[in-house]
Amino acid sequence: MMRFMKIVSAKFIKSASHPSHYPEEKLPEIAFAGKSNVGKSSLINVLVRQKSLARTSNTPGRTQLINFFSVNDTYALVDLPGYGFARVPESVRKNWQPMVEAYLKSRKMLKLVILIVDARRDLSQQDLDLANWLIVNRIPFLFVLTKIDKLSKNQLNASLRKFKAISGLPEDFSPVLFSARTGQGRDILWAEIDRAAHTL
Ligand SMILES: Nc1nc2c(ncn2[C@@H]2O[C@H](COP(=O)(O)OP(=O)(O)OP(=O)(O)O)[C@@H](O)[C@H]2O)c(=O)[nH]1
Ligand SMILES: [Mg+2]
Repeated sequence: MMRFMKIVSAKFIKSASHPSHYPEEKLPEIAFAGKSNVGKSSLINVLVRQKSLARTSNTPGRTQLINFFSVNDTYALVDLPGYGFARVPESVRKNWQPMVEAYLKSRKMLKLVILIVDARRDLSQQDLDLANWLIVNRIPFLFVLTKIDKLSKNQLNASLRKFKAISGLPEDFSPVLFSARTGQGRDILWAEIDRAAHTL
């Protein structure tokens, strides 16, 4: 198993909404999805050890386009716009599903979707809908529970129990525990990314 991911270079490639504007598919691709404001962009920044490669914000709905990054010219990381935030304009909300589905369906090099949920909150219907959609479309995915720095050990155990009960998923779908504050979970995620990138 890969222990450390040394970041030689991480760069922004482009933003796009329509498939005709996506960058060329040259690298194994990993996409990051989840509710608005859950910490998708922060997680990407921890992975690449850069403070603000992906834009983060206290304002939910910050990432409204699909943002493509490349790491070490080896992986493409894709920051997807978040769902489930009521205060974004209706036009943006209506656009989300077709935009994200078009992306997820069209990328032949997509190796893994990292589905991020807030460890303090219950899984939402939208999280479950996306997970089911990925299963139906045979796209590998993995759950991450993030912001675990905000929970005590007992609270975290309770969250994990709830996650299992609500998701109904078997043990091999146990979520990766993550914190952008402490960096916990970073090496495990890189190992998972590396493994997924090498499967056909
Ligand atoms: N304590 C703590 N705060 C976090 C963590 N991850 C993200 N945050 C905070 O959560 C807020 C949202 O983070 P973002 O990374 O912008 O979230 P996002 O999912 O990209 O949000 P959108 O692009 O709007 O969908 C920011 O204020 C982050 O500092 C974490 O692991 N721990
Ligand atoms: Mg974001």
